[in-house]
Amino acid sequence: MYTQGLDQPAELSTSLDEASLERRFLERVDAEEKIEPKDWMPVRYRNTLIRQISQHAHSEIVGMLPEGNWITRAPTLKRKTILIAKVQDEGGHGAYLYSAAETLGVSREQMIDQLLAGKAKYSSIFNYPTPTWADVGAIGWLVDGAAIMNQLPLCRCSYGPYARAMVRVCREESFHQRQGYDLMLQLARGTPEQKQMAQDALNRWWWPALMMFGPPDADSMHSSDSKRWKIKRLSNDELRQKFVDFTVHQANFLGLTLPDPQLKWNEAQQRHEYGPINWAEFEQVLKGNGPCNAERLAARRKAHADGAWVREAAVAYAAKQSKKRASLAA
Ligand code: BYC
Repeated sequence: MYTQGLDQPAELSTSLDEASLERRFLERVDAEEKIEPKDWMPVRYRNTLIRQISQHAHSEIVGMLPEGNWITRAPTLKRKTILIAKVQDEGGHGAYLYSAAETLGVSREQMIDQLLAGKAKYSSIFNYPTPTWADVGAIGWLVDGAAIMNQLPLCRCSYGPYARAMVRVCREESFHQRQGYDLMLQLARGTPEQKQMAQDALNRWWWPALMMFGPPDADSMHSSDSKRWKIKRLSNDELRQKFVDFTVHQANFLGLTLPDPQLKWNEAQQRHEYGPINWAEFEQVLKGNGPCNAERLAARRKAHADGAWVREAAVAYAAKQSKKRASLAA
Protein backbone atom coordinates (compact mmCIF):
# COMPACT_ATOMS: atom_id res chain seq x y z
CA MET A 1 0.00 0.00 0.00
CA TYR A 2 2.65 2.53 1.07
CA THR A 3 5.98 1.57 -0.42
CA GLN A 4 8.02 4.65 0.40
CA GLY A 5 9.27 5.49 3.85
CA LEU A 6 10.13 9.04 4.90
CA ASP A 7 13.59 10.27 4.01
CA GLN A 8 16.10 9.03 6.55
CA PRO A 9 18.52 11.53 8.13
CA ALA A 10 21.22 12.13 5.47
CA GLU A 11 24.29 11.80 7.70
CA LEU A 12 23.08 8.44 9.01
CA SER A 13 22.26 6.93 5.65
CA THR A 14 25.66 7.91 4.25
CA SER A 15 27.75 6.74 7.22
CA LEU A 16 25.99 3.43 7.87
CA ASP A 17 24.69 0.90 5.44
CA GLU A 18 21.13 -0.40 5.56
CA ALA A 19 22.07 -3.64 7.32
CA SER A 20 23.86 -1.83 10.16
CA LEU A 21 20.95 0.56 10.52
CA GLU A 22 18.54 -2.34 10.74
CA ARG A 23 20.74 -4.11 13.29
CA ARG A 24 20.84 -0.99 15.42
CA PHE A 25 17.07 -0.57 15.09
CA LEU A 26 16.49 -4.16 16.27
CA GLU A 27 18.87 -3.69 19.20
CA ARG A 28 16.86 -0.65 20.26
CA VAL A 29 13.61 -2.62 19.94
CA ASP A 30 15.12 -5.47 21.99
CA ALA A 31 16.24 -2.99 24.63
CA GLU A 32 12.62 -1.78 24.91
CA GLU A 33 13.56 1.71 23.67
CA LYS A 34 10.70 3.51 21.97
CA ILE A 35 11.12 4.23 18.26
CA GLU A 36 10.16 7.83 17.54
CA PRO A 37 9.01 9.44 14.25
CA LYS A 38 12.40 10.90 13.25
CA ASP A 39 14.37 7.74 14.11
CA TRP A 40 15.58 5.45 11.35
CA MET A 41 13.23 2.51 10.85
CA PRO A 42 12.89 -0.20 8.18
CA VAL A 43 10.36 0.62 5.47
CA ARG A 44 8.44 -2.59 6.30
CA TYR A 45 8.12 -1.56 9.94
CA ARG A 46 6.84 1.86 8.89
CA ASN A 47 4.34 0.34 6.45
CA THR A 48 3.12 -2.22 8.98
CA LEU A 49 2.46 0.56 11.45
CA ILE A 50 0.69 2.72 8.88
CA ARG A 51 -1.48 -0.26 7.96
CA GLN A 52 -2.38 -1.20 11.53
CA ILE A 53 -2.78 2.30 12.97
CA SER A 54 -4.87 3.56 10.05
CA GLN A 55 -7.11 0.47 10.23
CA HIS A 56 -7.41 1.06 13.95
CA ALA A 57 -8.36 4.73 13.39
CA HIS A 58 -10.96 3.76 10.78
CA SER A 59 -12.39 1.20 13.21
CA GLU A 60 -12.95 3.88 15.81
CA ILE A 61 -14.66 6.17 13.32
CA VAL A 62 -16.85 3.49 11.72
CA GLY A 63 -17.39 2.08 15.23
CA MET A 64 -19.31 5.23 16.13
CA LEU A 65 -22.12 4.20 13.78
CA PRO A 66 -23.72 1.06 15.29
CA GLU A 67 -24.14 2.69 18.71
CA GLY A 68 -24.72 6.20 17.35
CA ASN A 69 -27.82 4.66 15.82
CA TRP A 70 -29.28 4.48 19.38
CA ILE A 71 -28.49 7.98 20.69
CA THR A 72 -31.91 9.38 19.82
CA ARG A 73 -33.66 6.30 21.25
CA ALA A 74 -31.77 5.72 24.53
CA PRO A 75 -34.39 4.89 27.18
CA THR A 76 -33.37 7.49 29.81
CA LEU A 77 -31.56 10.83 29.90
CA LYS A 78 -28.74 9.21 31.91
CA ARG A 79 -28.22 6.47 29.33
CA LYS A 80 -28.39 9.01 26.50
CA THR A 81 -25.71 11.17 28.16
CA ILE A 82 -23.44 8.15 28.70
CA LEU A 83 -23.90 7.01 25.11
CA ILE A 84 -23.18 10.45 23.65
CA ALA A 85 -19.99 10.64 25.75
CA LYS A 86 -18.90 7.17 24.62
CA VAL A 87 -19.49 7.79 20.93
CA GLN A 88 -17.70 11.13 21.22
CA ASP A 89 -14.71 9.38 22.87
CA GLU A 90 -14.55 7.05 19.88
CA GLY A 91 -14.31 10.03 17.53
CA GLY A 92 -11.47 11.28 19.75
CA HIS A 93 -9.69 7.91 19.57
CA GLY A 94 -9.92 8.04 15.78
CA ALA A 95 -8.40 11.53 15.83
CA TYR A 96 -5.41 10.52 18.04
CA LEU A 97 -4.81 7.47 15.89
CA TYR A 98 -4.91 9.39 12.60
CA SER A 99 -2.38 11.79 14.16
CA ALA A 100 -0.16 8.89 15.25
CA ALA A 101 -0.27 7.47 11.70
CA GLU A 102 0.54 10.91 10.23
CA THR A 103 3.86 10.89 12.13
CA LEU A 104 4.85 8.04 9.79
CA GLY A 105 4.48 10.15 6.66
CA VAL A 106 0.96 9.45 5.45
CA SER A 107 -1.64 12.21 5.37
CA ARG A 108 -5.04 12.08 6.99
CA GLU A 109 -6.61 12.84 3.59
CA GLN A 110 -4.90 9.79 2.04
CA MET A 111 -6.16 7.55 4.83
CA ILE A 112 -9.71 8.88 4.69
CA ASP A 113 -9.79 8.64 0.89
CA GLN A 114 -8.81 4.98 1.19
CA LEU A 115 -11.59 4.33 3.70
CA LEU A 116 -14.22 6.09 1.59
CA ALA A 117 -13.06 4.30 -1.56
CA GLY A 118 -13.66 0.98 0.23
CA LYS A 119 -9.94 0.09 -0.06
CA ALA A 120 -9.03 0.28 3.63
CA LYS A 121 -9.94 -2.29 6.23
CA TYR A 122 -11.59 -1.55 9.53
CA SER A 123 -12.63 -3.97 12.27
CA SER A 124 -15.01 -6.68 11.07
CA ILE A 125 -17.14 -6.21 14.19
CA PHE A 126 -18.69 -2.95 13.01
CA ASN A 127 -20.42 -4.60 10.08
CA TYR A 128 -23.10 -6.15 12.30
CA PRO A 129 -26.47 -4.52 13.05
CA THR A 130 -27.81 -3.17 16.35
CA PRO A 131 -31.52 -4.01 16.22
CA THR A 132 -32.27 -3.57 19.96
CA TRP A 133 -31.15 -1.40 22.88
CA ALA A 134 -29.42 -4.45 24.38
CA ASP A 135 -26.97 -4.38 21.47
CA VAL A 136 -25.57 -1.15 22.93
CA GLY A 137 -24.88 -3.07 26.17
CA ALA A 138 -23.39 -6.03 24.32
CA ILE A 139 -21.06 -3.76 22.32
CA GLY A 140 -19.80 -2.03 25.46
CA TRP A 141 -19.34 -5.27 27.37
CA LEU A 142 -17.94 -7.50 24.61
CA VAL A 143 -16.58 -5.24 21.86
CA ASP A 144 -14.94 -2.73 24.19
CA GLY A 145 -13.89 -5.64 26.44
CA ALA A 146 -12.18 -7.31 23.47
CA ALA A 147 -10.69 -3.97 22.44
CA ILE A 148 -9.11 -3.47 25.88
CA MET A 149 -7.71 -7.00 25.85
CA ASN A 150 -6.10 -6.29 22.47
CA GLN A 151 -5.02 -2.73 23.22
CA LEU A 152 -3.46 -3.06 26.68
CA PRO A 153 -0.41 -4.81 25.19
CA LEU A 154 -0.31 -2.09 22.50
CA CYS A 155 0.48 0.44 25.28
CA ARG A 156 3.90 -1.29 25.29
CA CYS A 157 4.24 -1.23 21.49
CA SER A 158 7.71 -0.25 20.22
CA TYR A 159 6.46 2.81 18.31
CA GLY A 160 6.23 5.72 20.75
CA PRO A 161 3.30 7.73 19.33
CA TYR A 162 1.09 4.62 19.00
CA ALA A 163 1.99 3.32 22.48
CA ARG A 164 1.25 6.71 24.08
CA ALA A 165 -2.07 7.11 22.25
CA MET A 166 -3.09 3.67 23.52
CA VAL A 167 -2.66 4.63 27.18
CA ARG A 168 -5.42 7.21 27.03
CA VAL A 169 -7.56 5.11 24.70
CA CYS A 170 -7.44 2.16 27.12
CA ARG A 171 -8.50 4.30 30.08
CA GLU A 172 -11.52 5.48 28.13
CA GLU A 173 -12.30 1.98 26.83
CA SER A 174 -12.41 0.79 30.40
CA PHE A 175 -15.26 3.22 31.14
CA HIS A 176 -16.95 2.07 27.92
CA GLN A 177 -16.72 -1.57 28.93
CA ARG A 178 -18.15 -0.89 32.37
CA GLN A 179 -21.11 1.10 31.10
CA GLY A 180 -21.92 -1.76 28.70
CA TYR A 181 -21.69 -4.35 31.46
CA ASP A 182 -23.84 -2.19 33.74
CA LEU A 183 -26.45 -1.90 30.99
CA MET A 184 -26.46 -5.68 30.50
CA LEU A 185 -26.72 -6.21 34.27
CA GLN A 186 -29.74 -3.97 34.47
CA LEU A 187 -31.44 -5.82 31.62
CA ALA A 188 -30.47 -9.24 33.00
CA ARG A 189 -32.02 -8.31 36.36
CA GLY A 190 -35.09 -6.76 34.74
CA THR A 191 -38.25 -8.37 33.38
CA PRO A 192 -38.06 -11.78 31.62
CA GLU A 193 -38.45 -9.89 28.31
CA GLN A 194 -35.51 -7.61 29.14
CA LYS A 195 -33.37 -10.57 30.17
CA GLN A 196 -34.24 -12.31 26.90
CA MET A 197 -33.29 -9.17 24.97
CA ALA A 198 -29.88 -9.20 26.70
CA GLN A 199 -29.44 -12.92 25.92
CA ASP A 200 -30.34 -12.37 22.24
CA ALA A 201 -27.81 -9.54 21.96
CA LEU A 202 -25.15 -11.75 23.57
CA ASN A 203 -25.99 -14.48 21.04
CA ARG A 204 -25.54 -11.99 18.19
CA TRP A 205 -22.24 -10.45 19.36
CA TRP A 206 -20.33 -13.37 20.91
CA TRP A 207 -18.88 -14.95 17.80
CA PRO A 208 -18.15 -11.68 15.96
CA ALA A 209 -16.36 -10.48 19.14
CA LEU A 210 -14.09 -13.55 19.01
CA MET A 211 -13.35 -12.80 15.34
CA MET A 212 -12.20 -9.27 16.28
CA PHE A 213 -8.86 -10.70 17.42
CA GLY A 214 -8.06 -11.64 13.84
CA PRO A 215 -7.40 -14.96 12.05
CA PRO A 216 -5.92 -17.95 13.90
CA ASP A 217 -2.18 -17.61 14.50
CA ALA A 218 -1.38 -20.10 11.74
CA ASP A 219 -3.10 -17.82 9.20
CA SER A 220 -1.97 -14.48 10.62
CA MET A 221 0.46 -13.30 7.96
CA HIS A 222 1.68 -10.18 9.78
CA SER A 223 2.17 -11.66 13.24
CA SER A 224 5.75 -12.87 13.04
CA ASP A 225 7.12 -9.49 11.86
CA SER A 226 4.89 -7.59 14.27
CA LYS A 227 6.04 -9.71 17.20
CA ARG A 228 9.70 -9.41 16.20
CA TRP A 229 9.28 -5.62 16.09
CA LYS A 230 7.35 -5.61 19.39
CA ILE A 231 4.31 -4.02 17.80
CA LYS A 232 2.30 -7.06 18.85
CA ARG A 233 3.17 -8.52 22.25
CA LEU A 234 0.62 -11.34 22.28
CA SER A 235 -0.72 -13.37 19.37
CA ASN A 236 -4.29 -13.28 18.03
CA ASP A 237 -5.09 -16.67 19.61
CA GLU A 238 -3.47 -15.80 22.96
CA LEU A 239 -5.58 -12.66 23.25
CA ARG A 240 -8.74 -14.47 22.13
CA GLN A 241 -8.15 -17.12 24.81
CA LYS A 242 -7.63 -14.51 27.53
CA PHE A 243 -10.85 -12.81 26.45
CA VAL A 244 -12.85 -16.07 26.62
CA ASP A 245 -11.45 -16.96 30.05
CA PHE A 246 -12.29 -13.51 31.36
CA THR A 247 -15.74 -13.22 29.87
CA VAL A 248 -17.09 -16.61 30.98
CA HIS A 249 -17.17 -15.39 34.60
CA GLN A 250 -18.84 -12.13 33.65
CA ALA A 251 -21.56 -13.99 31.72
CA ASN A 252 -22.13 -16.29 34.72
CA PHE A 253 -22.56 -13.29 37.00
CA LEU A 254 -25.14 -11.85 34.59
CA GLY A 255 -26.97 -15.19 34.55
CA LEU A 256 -26.63 -15.27 30.74
CA THR A 257 -25.40 -18.19 28.61
CA LEU A 258 -22.57 -17.89 26.11
CA PRO A 259 -23.91 -19.31 22.81
CA ASP A 260 -21.33 -22.09 22.55
CA PRO A 261 -22.39 -25.65 23.47
CA GLN A 262 -18.75 -26.78 23.24
CA LEU A 263 -17.48 -24.27 25.79
CA LYS A 264 -15.88 -26.11 28.71
CA TRP A 265 -13.15 -25.73 31.31
CA ASN A 266 -9.96 -27.69 30.63
CA GLU A 267 -8.46 -28.33 34.07
CA ALA A 268 -5.13 -29.59 32.74
CA GLN A 269 -4.57 -26.54 30.57
CA GLN A 270 -6.24 -24.12 32.99
CA ARG A 271 -8.27 -22.54 30.19
CA HIS A 272 -11.67 -22.72 28.54
CA GLU A 273 -12.01 -24.69 25.35
CA TYR A 274 -14.40 -23.14 22.86
CA GLY A 275 -16.17 -24.30 19.72
CA PRO A 276 -15.08 -23.62 16.13
CA ILE A 277 -15.23 -20.05 14.86
CA ASN A 278 -16.91 -19.52 11.50
CA TRP A 279 -13.89 -18.16 9.59
CA ALA A 280 -15.81 -18.29 6.31
CA GLU A 281 -18.14 -15.64 7.73
CA PHE A 282 -15.13 -13.55 8.82
CA GLU A 283 -13.66 -13.74 5.30
CA GLN A 284 -16.96 -12.61 3.81
CA VAL A 285 -17.15 -9.62 6.15
CA LEU A 286 -13.56 -8.66 5.24
CA LYS A 287 -14.46 -8.87 1.55
CA GLY A 288 -17.23 -6.32 2.10
CA ASN A 289 -20.09 -8.81 2.22
CA GLY A 290 -21.06 -8.58 5.88
CA PRO A 291 -24.58 -7.62 6.96
CA CYS A 292 -23.81 -3.87 7.19
CA ASN A 293 -20.62 -3.15 5.17
CA ALA A 294 -22.46 -1.20 2.47
CA GLU A 295 -24.53 0.73 5.01
CA ARG A 296 -21.47 1.71 7.07
CA LEU A 297 -19.52 2.99 4.08
CA ALA A 298 -22.53 4.87 2.75
CA ALA A 299 -22.95 6.57 6.15
CA ARG A 300 -19.27 7.61 6.23
CA ARG A 301 -19.39 8.91 2.66
CA LYS A 302 -22.50 10.97 3.44
CA ALA A 303 -20.92 12.37 6.64
CA HIS A 304 -17.80 13.31 4.67
CA ALA A 305 -19.81 15.06 1.97
CA ASP A 306 -22.04 16.82 4.52
CA GLY A 307 -18.94 18.05 6.36
CA ALA A 308 -17.29 19.58 3.27
CA TRP A 309 -18.44 23.10 4.16
CA VAL A 310 -16.90 22.79 7.64
CA ARG A 311 -13.52 21.80 6.18
CA GLU A 312 -13.72 24.64 3.63
CA ALA A 313 -14.63 27.15 6.36
CA ALA A 314 -11.73 25.95 8.55
CA VAL A 315 -9.24 26.33 5.67
CA ALA A 316 -10.60 29.82 4.80
CA TYR A 317 -10.38 30.88 8.45
CA ALA A 318 -6.79 29.61 8.77
CA ALA A 319 -5.82 31.50 5.58
CA LYS A 320 -7.44 34.68 6.91
CA GLN A 321 -5.60 34.37 10.23
CA SER A 322 -2.23 33.79 8.60
CA LYS A 323 -2.75 36.82 6.30
CA LYS A 324 -3.61 38.90 9.37
CA ARG A 325 -0.46 37.71 11.18
CA ALA A 326 1.66 38.46 8.09
CA SER A 327 0.29 42.00 7.78
CA LEU A 328 0.85 42.66 11.51
CA ALA A 329 4.44 41.41 11.22
CA ALA A 330 5.13 43.61 8.16
N1 BYC B 1 -11.31 -7.00 11.10
O1 BYC B 1 -2.01 -10.99 9.96
P1 BYC B 1 -3.19 -10.51 10.74
C1 BYC B 1 -12.85 -0.29 19.07
C2 BYC B 1 -7.00 -8.40 8.73
S1 BYC B 1 -12.04 -0.26 17.58
C3 BYC B 1 -10.85 -6.64 9.89
O2 BYC B 1 -3.48 -11.22 12.01
P2 BYC B 1 -2.46 -8.11 12.19
C4 BYC B 1 -14.15 0.31 19.23
C5 BYC B 1 -5.65 -7.72 8.92
O3 BYC B 1 -5.79 -6.32 8.88
C6 BYC B 1 -10.71 -1.36 17.86
N2 BYC B 1 -9.67 -7.06 9.39
O4 BYC B 1 -3.07 -8.94 10.97
C7 BYC B 1 -14.54 1.36 18.43
C8 BYC B 1 -4.88 -8.30 7.75
O5 BYC B 1 -5.30 -7.69 6.53
P3 BYC B 1 -4.33 -6.68 5.66
C9 BYC B 1 -10.12 -1.98 16.66
C10 BYC B 1 -8.92 -7.88 10.18
O6 BYC B 1 -2.53 -6.68 11.83
C11 BYC B 1 -15.83 1.85 18.54
C12 BYC B 1 -5.40 -9.73 7.68
O7 BYC B 1 -6.68 -9.71 8.30
N3 BYC B 1 -8.87 -2.52 17.14
O8 BYC B 1 -12.31 -0.81 19.96
O9 BYC B 1 -1.15 -8.68 12.58
C13 BYC B 1 -16.75 1.29 19.44
C14 BYC B 1 -4.49 -10.73 8.40
O10 BYC B 1 -4.51 -10.57 9.82
C15 BYC B 1 -9.34 -8.26 11.46
C16 BYC B 1 -7.73 -2.47 16.44
O11 BYC B 1 -7.69 -2.03 15.33
C17 BYC B 1 -10.58 -7.81 11.91
N4 BYC B 1 -11.08 -8.15 13.11
O12 BYC B 1 -3.49 -8.43 13.40
C18 BYC B 1 -16.33 0.25 20.27
C19 BYC B 1 -6.50 -2.96 17.18
N5 BYC B 1 -8.39 -9.06 11.98
O13 BYC B 1 -4.06 -5.48 6.53
C20 BYC B 1 -15.04 -0.23 20.19
C21 BYC B 1 -5.22 -2.78 16.43
C22 BYC B 1 -7.43 -9.17 11.07
O14 BYC B 1 -3.06 -7.44 5.36
N6 BYC B 1 -4.98 -3.83 15.46
N7 BYC B 1 -7.75 -8.48 9.97
O15 BYC B 1 -5.14 -6.34 4.44
C23 BYC B 1 -4.47 -5.03 15.80
O16 BYC B 1 -4.21 -5.33 16.94
C24 BYC B 1 -4.18 -5.99 14.66
O17 BYC B 1 -4.17 -5.25 13.46
C25 BYC B 1 -5.20 -7.17 14.56
C26 BYC B 1 -4.84 -8.01 13.34
C27 BYC B 1 -5.08 -8.05 15.79
C28 BYC B 1 -6.63 -6.67 14.40
